[in-house]
Amino acid sequence: MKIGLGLYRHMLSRDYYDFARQAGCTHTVIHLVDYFRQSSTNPRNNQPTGGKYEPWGVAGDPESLWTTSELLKIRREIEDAGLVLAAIENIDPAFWYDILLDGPKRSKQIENIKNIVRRMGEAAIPVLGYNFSIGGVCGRISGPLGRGGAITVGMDGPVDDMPIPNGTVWNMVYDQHAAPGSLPSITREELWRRLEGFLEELVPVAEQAGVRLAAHPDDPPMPTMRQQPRLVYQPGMYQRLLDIVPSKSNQLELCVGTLGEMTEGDVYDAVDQYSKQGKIAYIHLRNVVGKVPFYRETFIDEGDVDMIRILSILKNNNFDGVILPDHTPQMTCSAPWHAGMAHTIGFVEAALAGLGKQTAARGVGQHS
Ligand SMILES: [Mn+2]
Repeated sequence: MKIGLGLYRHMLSRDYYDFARQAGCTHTVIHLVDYFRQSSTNPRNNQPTGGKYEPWGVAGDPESLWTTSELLKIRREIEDAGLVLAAIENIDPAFWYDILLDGPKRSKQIENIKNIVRRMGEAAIPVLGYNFSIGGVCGRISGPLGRGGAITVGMDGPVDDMPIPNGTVWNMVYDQHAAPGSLPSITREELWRRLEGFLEELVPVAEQAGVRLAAHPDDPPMPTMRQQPRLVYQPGMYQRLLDIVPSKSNQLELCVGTLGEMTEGDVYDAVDQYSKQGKIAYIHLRNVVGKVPFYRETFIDEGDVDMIRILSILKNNNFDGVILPDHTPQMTCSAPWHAGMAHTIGFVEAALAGLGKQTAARGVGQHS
């Protein structure tokens, strides 16, 4: 298993790459969507939180698709710093809002995403993480709810009362001049139909490009949020997504924290089920206390999920991909994000070292 660091768009610079290396990472996963653009509720250098009903920020320019040369330049800069670029995480809502909403620009936007996947193939970037969701990560609160008063996020009850305004999708504003009003509710089966259409068109292109699509579950994993259905809000629902188009290019961005927030199933069984199938492109690791709609994100070494057990299951199933700290509570100091990440990475390094010693003591090739 490899340890990576997730970097937001404004962090794609040598200082952050050096920090990742210094903390012990070999890999990085990058975000090219700037969630923090024109936002009053998102401090930069933090995880995007938004408000309970306010979006993260404004989506990018729909006419400025990521180019091959831009992708190659970023990959080279990362490699020059001694890291491997493992994945790009998330698609800009500006590029695919009508795929999520089944709107008039859907076919053009399907071509957008096909082009991005092909360009990623040309730039040898192997994984595209995505979250097929109308509400996206929304409806959470943020405050000094963590150990020692660390700023963290969570939910303090269901958020189904306030519909999503027109011009917003996936918790970002893609049209600042949208007509007043809000998105009509759709059925869950209609949303599955949209995902099926997306995967059926994209997976063959991804196979050809040597790129794997990797799905994040719905976070927070509620059946509905803001009057819109969600797809993967219980552990077993990931299997339905995989079975739509069985392919090495149809994989998971498996988020342990989100699985831990789910009300049914068992996070350990789920990690076992999907890692055994070899369907995990990479892992988001974080801990939580509680389940939706009442939970909060915690430091990695506390919370309800036994991280050593998770890592041990992954090791037994020969998962050899990248593990990232997902989000962490913000530590009180002049560099809250860095401190939180370094703390989590240190924990994961020690846990993996411990598991390696256990395996060595049992002898090569033996599994318990
Ligand atoms: Mn996650």
